[in-house]
Amino acid sequence: MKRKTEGLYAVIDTAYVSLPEMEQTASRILGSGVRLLQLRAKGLGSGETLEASMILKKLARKYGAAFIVNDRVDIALISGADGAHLGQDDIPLPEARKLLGRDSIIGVSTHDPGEAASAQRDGADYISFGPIFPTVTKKDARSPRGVEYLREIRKTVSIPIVAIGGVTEDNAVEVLAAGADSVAVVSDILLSKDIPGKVSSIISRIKRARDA
Ligand code: TZP
Ligand code: MG
Repeated sequence: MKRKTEGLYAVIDTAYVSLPEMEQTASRILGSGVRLLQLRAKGLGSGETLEASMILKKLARKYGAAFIVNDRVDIALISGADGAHLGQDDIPLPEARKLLGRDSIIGVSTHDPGEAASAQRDGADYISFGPIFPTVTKKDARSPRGVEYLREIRKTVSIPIVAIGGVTEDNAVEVLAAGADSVAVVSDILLSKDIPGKVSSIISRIKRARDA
């Protein structure tokens, strides 16, 4: 990826965080060391998504983090985000690249080796792969892929892999050991009663494993 991520890619999902809570929650996450943050705003109108995006972009700048908008290339562009994350049914990567430019970070959701290889061929900066484990966050998630499948995907692409879906403080290290470069974590952080403590524990567990 174009910036260092500490292995943790935090996703602020508006299913868990309301607009008025956004700034405080994001400050807690970024203040605890996250350097890659995504806004996932399923079901929010364009105006509110832009509002959330502007809040997060400003905070990400303050903390030196990269900020990515899920699904919405237009909102990424308008808010001056660092990039966008595209699903298989979103604007195709070549078109998104034309709009966002060479230096933006563009990630693509993938679920099998074919999608992973296509994303790499089209110039994705990273792929996400998942869901690795069952997830409570994505209602239409496919069946869990598991860490063995992640190992197979690792063999098919050389660009960074972000593993997503059911990743928690307790399994993040196992997922990274299977070949992911980063782990995307949503509910384990956002449903925690102590967000700074949770983020710090995930980051320190990852660091400990990498230093071992
Ligand atoms: N894509 C695949 S699983 C998922 C997305 C967006 C949700 C991940 O959320 P959680 O709470 O970390 O399982
Ligand atoms: Mg999407």
